[in-house]
Amino acid sequence: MTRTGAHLVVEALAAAGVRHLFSLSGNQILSLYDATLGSGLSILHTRHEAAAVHMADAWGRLTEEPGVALVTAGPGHCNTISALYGAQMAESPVVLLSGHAPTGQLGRGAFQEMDQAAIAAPVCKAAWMAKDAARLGEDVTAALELARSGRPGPVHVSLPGDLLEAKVAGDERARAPRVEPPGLAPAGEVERALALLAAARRPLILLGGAMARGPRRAAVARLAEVTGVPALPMESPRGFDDPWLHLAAPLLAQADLLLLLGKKPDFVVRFAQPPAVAAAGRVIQVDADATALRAGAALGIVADPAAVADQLATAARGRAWAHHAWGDEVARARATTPVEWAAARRSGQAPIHPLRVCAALQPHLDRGAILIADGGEFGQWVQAGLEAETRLINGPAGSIGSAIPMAIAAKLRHPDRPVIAALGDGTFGFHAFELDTAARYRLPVVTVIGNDARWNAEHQLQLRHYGAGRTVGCELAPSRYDQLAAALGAHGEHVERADDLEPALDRAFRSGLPAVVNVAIEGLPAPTY
Ligand SMILES: Cc1ncc(C[n+]2csc(CCOP(=O)(O)OP(=O)(O)O)c2C)c(N)n1
Ligand SMILES: [Mg+2]
Repeated sequence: MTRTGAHLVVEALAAAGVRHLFSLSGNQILSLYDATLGSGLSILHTRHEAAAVHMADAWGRLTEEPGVALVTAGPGHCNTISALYGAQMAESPVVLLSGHAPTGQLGRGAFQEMDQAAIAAPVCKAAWMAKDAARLGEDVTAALELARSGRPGPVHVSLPGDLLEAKVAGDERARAPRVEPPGLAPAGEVERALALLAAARRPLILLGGAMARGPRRAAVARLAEVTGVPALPMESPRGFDDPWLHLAAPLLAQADLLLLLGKKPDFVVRFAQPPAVAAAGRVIQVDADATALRAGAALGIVADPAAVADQLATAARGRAWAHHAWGDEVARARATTPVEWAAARRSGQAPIHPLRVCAALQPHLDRGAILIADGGEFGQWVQAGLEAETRLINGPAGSIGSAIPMAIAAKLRHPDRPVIAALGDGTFGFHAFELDTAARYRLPVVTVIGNDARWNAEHQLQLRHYGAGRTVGCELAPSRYDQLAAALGAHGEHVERADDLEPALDRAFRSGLPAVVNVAIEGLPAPTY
């Protein structure tokens, strides 16, 4: 068989352990579809290019290995940009491969010709167009390696159609991915960091997106255990007001030292300045990326934050630490919710209280279900009201709509675990058609819609900022999204009474189909503490 540039791409992906391509077809990438035959790579064909990138993002966050999206040139590529931003802000390893106008026609107004790398660059770690058919495998290998190294994030490579179709000589195979050793901090900087931690009264460890997941998080847990210093993930755009923090949220402003492990001192942590931190507060920043360091920090360390967490934990062992009481205070507050929540979780009111929906979902999470929480005020209630061992939220991008594609990728990764996507009715509309994808690939995820017939998050902002007489434009219909689900081959449930929640959820899980549980909820403002 004649080998082409497309074969080099597919072989490089397979050699790196990639098994799934999240994709939407187009004529510039059909050579790649063809090259996957017999390669061990499967294509999951979505209904929108952004959904393909959301799936790759979820795969990246769940595995720390790059999720790979494959889309067509021009408009297909442009459809991915917002989803790339989500992956970038969540520090998720993603590789986007986009078909591209042939190099032989560049500058002549080729079909769907545009500077795709320039369009993707602001929301990627790196973006480039491949230039040589024989080196396409190397482009792909480099992109995969870059996406997962340092601060993980999305990487884009545009693949011109003529290079993909070009015959390549011999047996050119991509070299194996180079595994970079983690960058360690010099011993002196480790000591300096420990001295600052020891001298602080209420230090806090704040984690960037990647540091809050998987093996990186485990290294931090050891450090927190030895020193007593509380470590908190900063996964939400609401940052210090993340509803999941519960009654710990008001304590964060008492911190007199922030140890930022891979966390940029950005809006999420209120720029790590007073009044967000105590007036004399100090900052230690540990980041793989030197350009992320801020002048004025008490200490800046350029190294792998997970490796440094390990170094700090090892060096801290056997020393006396006085932070356990503060650590316990934060942990207790994090585990404490407002007293009135207990009644709300049992409430029989109609429309249903969002916390009553949480009460019905929690037993499923306790049995190992994965939670994907998405936008709107309902999303905030769900993040606050549920505890999940594995949870993906739409993240610091503050972008709504990713939950259904993310849930599908989670089910593909964890076929034995139930997967729940919980989202508002407005948010549901962004990628509702991926229910069709879930049905076609037999990936039974359960989507729970908090349906308040409005874009409530924006409605609540209007109420607060402009007043009750000036709410405009944010109404939706109380639509029967369960019926939409049924039309796409999914199972549908509609719930208006609190007592019907549990049986409806049980039927949804037992259906063996993708399911939508459309719950008529009261449109309450998100919780504050
Ligand atoms: C891509 C994107 N578009 C718009 C917004 C602004 N936005 C945030 S929440 C929200 C309302 C979501 O409504 P819904 O999903 O029904 O949840 P609710 O607030 O009603 O519970 C909007 C429009 C956003 N965050 N991201
Ligand atoms: Mg709504």
